[in-house]
Amino acid sequence: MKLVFTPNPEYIHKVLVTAYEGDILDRLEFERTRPFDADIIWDYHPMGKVPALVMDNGEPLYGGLVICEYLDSLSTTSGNSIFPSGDGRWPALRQMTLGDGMFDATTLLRVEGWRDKADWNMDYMLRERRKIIGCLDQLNREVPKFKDAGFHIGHICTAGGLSYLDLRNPIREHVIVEGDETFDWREGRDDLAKWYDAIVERPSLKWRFSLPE
Ligand SMILES: N[C@@H](CCC(=O)N[C@@H](CS)C(=O)NCC(=O)O)C(=O)O
Repeated sequence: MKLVFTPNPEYIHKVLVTAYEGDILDRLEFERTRPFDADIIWDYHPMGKVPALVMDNGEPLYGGLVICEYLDSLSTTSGNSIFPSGDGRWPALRQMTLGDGMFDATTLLRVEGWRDKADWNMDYMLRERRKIIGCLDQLNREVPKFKDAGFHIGHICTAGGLSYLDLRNPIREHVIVEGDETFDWREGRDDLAKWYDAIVERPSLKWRFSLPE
């Protein structure tokens, strides 16, 4: 099967982590695309987004979380699904939504910032900014609940969202609210920062994929 995405070794890709955890990386081939720079992604995904997957039967799958669920279903590490069942399921999926939602808001804020400053839609940007901060604060509050759970999709999406904020920090770059010029997601969120620094030592998160240009 083929994963179509934008590899960036400084960012934790949830689909790659999932494939690593399920020990199925060798079943994947990779195609690089940058959705805003090249049209090829539209051949794979009707919404023009990465990641997209072409399954072995030639059918596509879109949506990073759906791809994670599919890759997880192929896992060869039996009994270790990253999508928990039972009581642990809903907290894991809640955390998944927070981590992935934070990533989405970060990209949307960034993309709006590509316009000339005079054209910025401030209401929209403030709303996306608020989502990022809301997710960070909620995740920080929830650390005591998720830190001891078996590794799951919520952890993966949270680490992915935080690694993206380390890579791109549109709140600091755009300064839409006074004080943003020093915005650091770690500040005032010691529990989350501590959790992140520990979890990124896990082999599936520490490992970084690179694809020749
Ligand atoms: N949470 C989504 C994120 C997908 C997403 O928005 N990817 C961005 C990465 S830059 C993208 O391809 N954007 C292109 C667009 O929105 O047109 C997922 O996992 O599928």
